[in-house]
Amino acid sequence: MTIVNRREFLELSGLALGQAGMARLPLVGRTSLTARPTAQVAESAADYTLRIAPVTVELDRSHILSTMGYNGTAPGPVLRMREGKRVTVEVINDSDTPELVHWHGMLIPPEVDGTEEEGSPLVPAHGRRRFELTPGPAGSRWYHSHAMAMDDLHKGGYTGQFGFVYVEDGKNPGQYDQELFLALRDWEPFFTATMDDEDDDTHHGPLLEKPATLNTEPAGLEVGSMTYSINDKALGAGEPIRVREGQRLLIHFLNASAIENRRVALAGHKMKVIALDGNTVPMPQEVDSVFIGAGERVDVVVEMNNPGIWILGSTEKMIRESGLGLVVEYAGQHRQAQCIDPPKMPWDYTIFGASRSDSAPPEQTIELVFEKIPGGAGKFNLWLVNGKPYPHEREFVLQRGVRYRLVMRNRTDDAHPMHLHRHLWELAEINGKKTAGVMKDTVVVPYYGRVAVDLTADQPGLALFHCHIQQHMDYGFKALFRYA
Ligand SMILES: [Cu+2]
Repeated sequence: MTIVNRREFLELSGLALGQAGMARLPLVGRTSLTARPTAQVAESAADYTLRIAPVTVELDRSHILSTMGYNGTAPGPVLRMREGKRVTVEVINDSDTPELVHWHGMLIPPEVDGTEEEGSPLVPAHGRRRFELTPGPAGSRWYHSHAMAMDDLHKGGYTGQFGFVYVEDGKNPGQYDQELFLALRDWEPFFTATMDDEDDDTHHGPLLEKPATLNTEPAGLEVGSMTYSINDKALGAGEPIRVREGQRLLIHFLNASAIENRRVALAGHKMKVIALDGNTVPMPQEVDSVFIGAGERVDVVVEMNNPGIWILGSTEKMIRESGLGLVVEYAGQHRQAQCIDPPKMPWDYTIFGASRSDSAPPEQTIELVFEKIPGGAGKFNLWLVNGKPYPHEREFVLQRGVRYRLVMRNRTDDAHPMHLHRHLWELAEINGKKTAGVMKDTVVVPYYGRVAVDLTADQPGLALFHCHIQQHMDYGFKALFRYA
């Protein structure tokens, strides 16, 4: 933990904008929440400063790990920004490797997007760089390292370099008693030949893209973990979330894992999904659990109407007991924390959608076929988009103003959380089921499944499209969209 003086503290913490309606922020953002803009801050100070440096994360008393993080914590501070209000962000890199800070879900130019493939400048090792960006759209966004890791499990998305950015539009009615930012994470990743993940949860409907003949070569190594947390604490190690009957909780979930999709539930309670990837959905729905692909966000409102002591966490017992959970405690309750596994239901984005889109129908279609070339024992798999790994030359050229349909055909046996930088897309079809009005920047394409999304090409410049599983991205699973 870095010791900072008051002046540095103000710089590090940024301007705490728009905090109305913020009842509580456990665990994260401890440095970001109390500072107010003051006249003492020199004119040259950036609005926000992110310092990349080694951090210590105490998951519980017996499990303390070191990684790279922002401003002395992992997750980094919750940054609150005002939609459309230009800000400066100073990134100070006290690490030994060049870094990139990506603003996931923001509609900003490639120069500040923090993506090497798009030409964003690197923040040199032991150097600094200042960025200017106009935050938007409003909602739950996040920032994280976009450095390649390849076979180094101490780099990029495997580190503690991640945090929430909440972009305010000033319209939030604040109809909740507590607001929580909860990032799901795994730590101490390792290579493994057997991946036991929750991909099956995504599957519903026919296996539309299952090839007639499967490649039966032995698969290569994937990345796994046995150590989990919500924010920086393992289940049971942090302070419980203390509630009273009748309260409403607004929970912003983020899956900040670089390796797996996740499903979480709050025992004894339903959660009403109000936004996906920070964007309000046409049809909010109550669900027993939420499935969150790597990189995705889900915002839920929970009515505290079932007094007791409950566990909010992974629906997989092994993962929950290895740390991915926290305790929710009603006032005056003293019994053992309880966990009730919710019914196993496939996750279905379309239940939050509308029956018809407000947007014009797509004029052109871009087909994206995903394949895996098994790496064999002790090696890594290679991932192909339209028959080849990154880079692609001029396959994906967008005409400004044109509305496109992207058809993603997943001919692999894993679910992939696919993300397009600097754009929002509207879900159009999930495994043959039509939907509309759900705006996202990431979508999980089920194994052997098919997802279609529509987007208007209105963000000129290079835009990276990739799987949000770090290893898949690093080994070919990405493509660059460019404008004509
Ligand atoms: Cu993937």
